Amino acid sequence: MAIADVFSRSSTTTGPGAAVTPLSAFGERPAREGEHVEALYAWVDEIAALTTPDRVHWVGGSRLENEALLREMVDEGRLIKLNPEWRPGSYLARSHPGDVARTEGRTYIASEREEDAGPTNNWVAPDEMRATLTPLFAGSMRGRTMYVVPFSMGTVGGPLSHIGVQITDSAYAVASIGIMTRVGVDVIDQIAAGKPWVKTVHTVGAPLAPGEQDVAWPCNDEKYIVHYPDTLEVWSFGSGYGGNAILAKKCFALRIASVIGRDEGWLAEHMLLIRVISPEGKKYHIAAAFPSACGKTNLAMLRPTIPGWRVETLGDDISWIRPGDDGRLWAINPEAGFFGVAPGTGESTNVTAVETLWGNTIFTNVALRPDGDVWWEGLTDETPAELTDWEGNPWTPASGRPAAHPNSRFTVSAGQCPQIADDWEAPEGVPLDAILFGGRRATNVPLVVEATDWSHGVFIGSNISSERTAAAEGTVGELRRDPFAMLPFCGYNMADYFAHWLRVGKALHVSKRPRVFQVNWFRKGSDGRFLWPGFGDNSRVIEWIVRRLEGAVDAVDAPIGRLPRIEDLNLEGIDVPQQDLEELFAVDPESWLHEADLTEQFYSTFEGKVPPRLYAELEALRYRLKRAQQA
Ligand code: GTP
Ligand code: SPV
Ligand code: MN
Repeated sequence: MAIADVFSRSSTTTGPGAAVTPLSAFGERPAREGEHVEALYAWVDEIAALTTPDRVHWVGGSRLENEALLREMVDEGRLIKLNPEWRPGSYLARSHPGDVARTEGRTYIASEREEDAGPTNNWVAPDEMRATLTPLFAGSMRGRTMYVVPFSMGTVGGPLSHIGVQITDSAYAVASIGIMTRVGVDVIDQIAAGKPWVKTVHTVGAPLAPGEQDVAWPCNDEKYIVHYPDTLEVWSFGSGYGGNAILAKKCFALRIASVIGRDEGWLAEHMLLIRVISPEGKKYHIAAAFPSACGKTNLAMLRPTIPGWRVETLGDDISWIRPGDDGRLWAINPEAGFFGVAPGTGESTNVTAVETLWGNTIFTNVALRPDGDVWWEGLTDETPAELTDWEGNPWTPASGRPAAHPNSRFTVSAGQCPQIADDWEAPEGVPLDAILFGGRRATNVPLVVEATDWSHGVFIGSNISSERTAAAEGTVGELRRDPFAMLPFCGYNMADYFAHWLRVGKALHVSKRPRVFQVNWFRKGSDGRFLWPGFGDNSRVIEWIVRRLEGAVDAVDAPIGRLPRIEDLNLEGIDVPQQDLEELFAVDPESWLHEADLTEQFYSTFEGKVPPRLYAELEALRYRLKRAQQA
């Protein structure tokens, strides 16, 4: 008997033999009145008429409804219920092997004007795109249930919050959205009251003929992830995975929200958010932008290895940042859960994540243990002798392939994180003290460097490059530019985005602007090993950053910014050889001049739209590098 069969029998929380509520008992359209809600009803009817599902289910967001949905997915073979003894309330999903990550090549910004999408986005005119998508969506939900999911990013009704509705034919997406956002009928009340909302439509693109047997993970070889920023819409076809299907996340909270932010004077960023508490009890708030699979979740859950320091988690992927009445920048995490990378998450690297995942978690594309628990590379030091791999095949350490997909993920409520800040849902957010930019750089970029001022910080952000990871399709390890870690997520012309960043900062009084730093945990020695221990020891870098904010330590002026004096880094309890430390902070003017040339090339792709201020920063950098070269 398969594990799924064993555990699905004990899957109800109502106890053995008790009657369970079927999913069909839920799903009624909430009865509300008024023109705003009528517009929502009309839109839902219109999408149903186009996609022709067998039934329409309005998701109310209750716990019982969620349990019924999960139970149905187990019964239909879409989820495997994990052994509740090890992992209560938790499930494993296995995706189609061709649907394992975001598909950036199939992601479009369909703005009216091509120059509003810019050279870093795929652009197609909205009319043309609609002409392509309409026939694809026509009948795409045949044989399936169409779910209508009202959700809020940020607490419902909060001053920085925004709402949306996702239509989807994927129950997996519904369950995921239920964890990642705040789903409920109170959102419909907001719509009825006239609050603007974002329309998102998702289909896996796999209609069923009458009597046709479904597969566990339906999807389509053809994929389209399309954003219409001018009408605040997202249309996603063909994929069930992550950011392609949970449209509140990258599509709404970054691509569409960045456009709203541009127009309203705020920032939607690919940033984690933490509170750092010093041994003196002082609190600092730091947001950090690293590209996908470059350490946001890990830093968000940092457990300092230095005595007296504490970190509280506020968010691990997205921050919405807005100037407050006090002239500071205030940030919220608009999400309600974590969709985190599993491989590399373990007791020795991120014990907080491991503890967060004790139960109530949906795992996707990890390996299954014979005892009905999950496993992935890096979870434990010891590799289990026998597993079922992410594709459902028998696996042993001799198999010569990873047991979990490199982009396998966990989906879990943020509230389950043992170090989540008590006030993480505070609607007004937290005031930012520092902003960090980083990426995966084997060479050149030092462990930490401080920007000299806001413009220099924006220049650094615009220059972030990082080695590609498995979070999106493409060649892993290849260096690419990923400005602000937003290359795949900026919903408008990136040169305008740079200008927007300059503007937002300039509007703040100098004393209230967050200080900007660049960090790099991933520098390698000539022998290919990481020079810095990383993870909990990144607290040593955070300590230096906080001491800089406090004015407690000096820094050394270097051509690329301000570097720490090595003696100011707290290295107690770790053993990083002097030579490695020097390599960690080495700045080679020659390589940096080469980087400056690449920056110029990159800027030139925007055809004169990059703000002159950033060109001035580039020239100043070159000047300082040449001076250093001559010295
Ligand atoms: P997305 O969810 O894709 O946006 O990724 P993320 O930025 O949240 O990255 P995450 O924290 O999940 O880390 C991705 C990978 O980088 C994992 O395999 C981690 O183990 C690894 N990683 C994170 N922090 C460090 C670090 O300080 N040093 C090293 N060497 N690896 C790290
Ligand atoms: C990322 O790739 O940056 C993620 C995962 O956080 S996804 O939601 O799929 O975009
Ligand atoms: Mn991310």
